[in-house]
Amino acid sequence: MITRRTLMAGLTAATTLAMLPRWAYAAAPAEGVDPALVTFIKGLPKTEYHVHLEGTLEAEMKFALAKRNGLNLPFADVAAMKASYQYHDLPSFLAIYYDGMKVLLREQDFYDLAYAYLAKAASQNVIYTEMFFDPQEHLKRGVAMEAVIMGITRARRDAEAKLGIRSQLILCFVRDLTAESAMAALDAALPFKQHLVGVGLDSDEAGHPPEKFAAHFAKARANGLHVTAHCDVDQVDTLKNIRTALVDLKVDRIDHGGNIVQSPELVAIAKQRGMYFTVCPTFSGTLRRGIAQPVDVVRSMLDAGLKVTISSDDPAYMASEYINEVLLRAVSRSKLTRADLAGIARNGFEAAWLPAADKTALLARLEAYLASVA
Ligand code: ES4
Ligand code: ZN
Repeated sequence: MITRRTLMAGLTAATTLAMLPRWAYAAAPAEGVDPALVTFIKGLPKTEYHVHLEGTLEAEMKFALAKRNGLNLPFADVAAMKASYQYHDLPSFLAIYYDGMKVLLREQDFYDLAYAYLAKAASQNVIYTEMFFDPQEHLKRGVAMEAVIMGITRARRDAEAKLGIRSQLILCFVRDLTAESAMAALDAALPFKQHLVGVGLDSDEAGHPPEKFAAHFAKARANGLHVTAHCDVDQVDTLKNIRTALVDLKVDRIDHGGNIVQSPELVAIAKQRGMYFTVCPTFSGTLRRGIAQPVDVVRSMLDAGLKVTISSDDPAYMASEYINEVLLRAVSRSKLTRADLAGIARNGFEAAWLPAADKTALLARLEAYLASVA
């Protein structure tokens, strides 16, 4: 039998501890955190910019959607499904993630998925979020782009009206599919561009550098969309890819990007450009590749003076830990102070892809909260 103890003992220094499922964690998120800081985090008005909607598909909803769509799942129950969420790197994670999203077929499925995430986020005082989705995977199954985008859009409207959470949508290119497939997805999405705020780049980076998407980014920009890109940690050629994204493609934001701290030159360029980073410590919290001492990403990026925001990435596959739990763990592992947390929250509102007046209004809600608890 594999227990937590034997699993931990079997891990070598080179493996990625940050990717373990919840049952492998030693402690609950708030354990050891000053109760006053727990209260502060829960009440803090927050943003979230690095959350894959398909990565918020909880096992319970997977079963419900499979039933509604007449699909059989190869798991006896929710517990068995969750127990199968075992991965040790990006490709092994992605295999589970792509398999899981096959239950999403109809407009209502996308509505239910997005509304559930927005309700959860709103319950944790996220007041504004920009969410990723991976349409190429859905198009492959014969789902229409309209069903995907309009299901999510209807959920966004309802969540704003009923729960007060504001949101926008970022279309991600699945980088390990062909450039043609990504362009076809962009073309299919452009008739709905008023429902999108940007495009991004996700999935397996190995062999799929950002320049593969130069034409896609240019077309997206010409259509008024912002551009972001995943630079997952410890990827082959990570500094080269960060440089391409930052300098050549001039992306507006970088998702993860933790290895940048290994290049003072790139750090200086990012600071000069005022770049924001969407860091997900659950998945990409530690640098390990080719170094003797692991490096804590959030701490080292903050110490380097970079503009860090924090997000939950794929919470349904990461022990169902949403933003409050992620921040609580970040407090312990990255030694975050109340001032660090306030700065991270402020970065979140400043990074919003919103008109200046809207940003100012959201920031005012944060400042009012900070003044009220000072
Ligand atoms: C992802 Cl964390 C991460 N990295 C790359 N692609 C992804 N898709 C969903 N989560
Ligand atoms: Zn991601």
